[in-house]
Amino acid sequence: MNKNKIVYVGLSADILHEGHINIIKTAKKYGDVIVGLLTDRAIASYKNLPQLSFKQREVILKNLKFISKVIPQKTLDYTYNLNLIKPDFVVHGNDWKSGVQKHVRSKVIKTLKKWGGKLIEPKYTKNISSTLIKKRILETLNSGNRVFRLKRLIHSKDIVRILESHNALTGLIIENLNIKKNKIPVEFDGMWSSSLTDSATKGKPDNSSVDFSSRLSSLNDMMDVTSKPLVFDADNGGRIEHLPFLIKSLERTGASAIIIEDKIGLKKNSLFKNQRNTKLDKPEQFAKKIKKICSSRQSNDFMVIARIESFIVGKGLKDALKRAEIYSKAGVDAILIHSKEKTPKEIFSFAKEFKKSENFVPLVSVPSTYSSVYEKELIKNGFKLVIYANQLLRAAYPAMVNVAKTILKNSRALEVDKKIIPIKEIITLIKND
Ligand code: SPV
Ligand code: MG
Repeated sequence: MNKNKIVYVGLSADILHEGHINIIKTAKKYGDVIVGLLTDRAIASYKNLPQLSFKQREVILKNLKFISKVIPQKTLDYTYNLNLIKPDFVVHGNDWKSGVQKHVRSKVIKTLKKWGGKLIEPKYTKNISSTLIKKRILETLNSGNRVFRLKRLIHSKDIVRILESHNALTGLIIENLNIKKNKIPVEFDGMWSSSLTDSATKGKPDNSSVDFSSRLSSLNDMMDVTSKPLVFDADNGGRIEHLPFLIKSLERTGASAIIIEDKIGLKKNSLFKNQRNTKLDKPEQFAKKIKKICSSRQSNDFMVIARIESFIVGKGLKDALKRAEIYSKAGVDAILIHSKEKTPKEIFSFAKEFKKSENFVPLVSVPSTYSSVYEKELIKNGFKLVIYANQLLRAAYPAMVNVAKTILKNSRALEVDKKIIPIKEIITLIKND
């Protein structure tokens, strides 16, 4: 070992495997090892949030005999920490020569040059992957872990992206779909159990005809085959006296958040133009529901989100802001400000004012009617969660009607074959191993 030499190793170290140990042992040969442990935010900037929190990962690394010190690395980019420490060596597996980290690698080489530091790149350990291990763990993941993931995501990402799921199959799409955008993998962070699409799937209107036991049964189906967080749309939550039982069921099932709206009377979907008979609850009365949920939840990680319907019923900004203050003081973790306008103008004006309040909490957006809004605009205006509330069902329904019509028209099924997935694919869609 080179005495007094400093070796820097950047790690996520979510699931420690022999590949990591190989890197750390190699590093130790060159000097004292300082690990720059990537924060949740740094990791979330280029891949999925780790299973273990920063603190948990830190404890593990601090107790490894080859490591002298662990410091946070707050970005994927090493430059800040390297300038701080000026290590003699940086050690990293040679797998980063291509892909998302290629650019990070070039910057490391450039920075090290300033004081004559060297980059050491041991051969990447084959046949071992955190992703593979994670996949197996996720399959047996307990619901507790899922519950607290939403809060962690909100703290670590600029915006948390949720998509509507109305059954287990749509849950699987959200769970597994992953595309590359500018070489960075992007995916949905969780599921929205929508009262609208769950009811429509059951052929019923969105007026609470589908009761909570039925809604929970749909939830269980999704939970059986997924691991991502789920946000539950509970309409107005029902009677205050029944809320503790609903919360207990939701937490047990593994939901991460409940959203309740401040409407009373027979439930009517908020996107209907005519809201003449829709009444809002008295804000103080609704605050009692919030307090009831907060006091009956088992874990503070289970998030309580209040949905303000002032704009929906035409009550305007002042009413919405007054309600936001009251609901926030009652203990909500976030506020969904709903709108059925074609642009996000009114929700942005709400955000601008509410941001000034000392009771500000993260905001949630449901861009169904103002769908042209980009996530980056929502981020800029203080939104932390975006819920794409109904798009999967809206896609599936016309596709099915179209196929049914084509079969009727042709008195046979050949014509639809090219519009639908092959039999081979559908029978192997769900793996049976
Ligand atoms: C839902 O998806 O059921 C919602 C959102 O509550 S909205 O349809 O806009 O009311
Ligand atoms: Mg709903």
